[in-house]
Amino acid sequence: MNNAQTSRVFSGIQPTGNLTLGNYLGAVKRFVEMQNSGIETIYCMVDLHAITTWQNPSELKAATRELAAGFIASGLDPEKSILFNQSQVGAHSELGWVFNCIARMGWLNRMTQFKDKAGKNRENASVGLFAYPTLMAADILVYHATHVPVGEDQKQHLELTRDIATKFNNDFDVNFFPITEPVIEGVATRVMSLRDGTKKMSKSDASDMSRINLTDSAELISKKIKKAKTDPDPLPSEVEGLNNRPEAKNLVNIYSGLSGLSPQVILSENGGRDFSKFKPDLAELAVSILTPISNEMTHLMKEPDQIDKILGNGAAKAAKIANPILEQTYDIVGLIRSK
Ligand code: AQP
Repeated sequence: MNNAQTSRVFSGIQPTGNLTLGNYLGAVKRFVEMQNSGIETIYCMVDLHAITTWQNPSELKAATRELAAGFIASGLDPEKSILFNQSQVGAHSELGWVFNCIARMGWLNRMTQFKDKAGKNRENASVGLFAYPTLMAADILVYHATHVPVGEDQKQHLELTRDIATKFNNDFDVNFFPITEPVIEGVATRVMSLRDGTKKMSKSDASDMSRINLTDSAELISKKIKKAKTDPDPLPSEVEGLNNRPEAKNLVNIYSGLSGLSPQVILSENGGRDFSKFKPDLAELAVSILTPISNEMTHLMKEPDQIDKILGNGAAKAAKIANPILEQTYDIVGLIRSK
């Protein structure tokens, strides 16, 4: 068996709420860059991952369509990238089961995302939440994807994906699954909460003021940035001056992620200024980039049938790639498939 030799990009996002600025800078913006660089790109709304914690059914459907609208409004083109929701391609779950039998309990026990999400009440967490990383490995490997753009928080899951591919190849003495490369690049791979610079900005944070949603109005974006936690000191002139100043560092990194300017260039221009002066500039920049996306999302959301059609077409294209890889996997493992 041969590894896939050509580059193929896969990544996914859970439809668990509004897309945040963290999702945008850490993931979606880079999805678009990869799409436009001409590599084959597959992007998925991972609804099966979303239900590892309870979701209101009608809200889940709405969030999946909204995520699709967010993808398209941000620049993902269904003609250039394959866009679909995970549950429409059964091969993800089927390969996920095989990987449940490859991954070891000890590996999954070390996953920090499970520990964070299960909290103190581990016994009450779903089996799906525990097995989340094996399904994620299947999402990636069912396409023989070679590169996965993600934020920093997904690094450990990507390492597990590599471990699963390696163990599968070793157990069955094949060179079948590629050893996928995570693509974690740039200064905005970990956008932090606006209320606490030590905590990741997250869709599911209880405080809406902790995050900027792609659907926020210009007024709300400005208000959230104005109220963002900072320390009393002015901005430093050098990047080293941001050490031990998590909130200051976060706002500079957000400016950098949105503008494409390096943190050092930003500090050279803004060193010595107070945050009361810097924040309006940041708000103006954020509004200028996010408002057109938000407007386009509102426009797309008016036609949910059109979104469903795009997802259905994407799923058919995805299944064409995934099904033969699943069939080969079953054959390697020794499962009979009647013709
Ligand atoms: N704060 C962040 N900074 C940079 N990247 C981020 N990502 C998420 N938050 C940040 C990246 O977005 C992609 C999709 O993430 P996900 O929806 O699959 O799950 P998540 O990482 O758990 O994201 P959230 O927003 O925190 O969702 P909830 O609250 O539902 O758990 C990933 O590439 C992730 O790295």
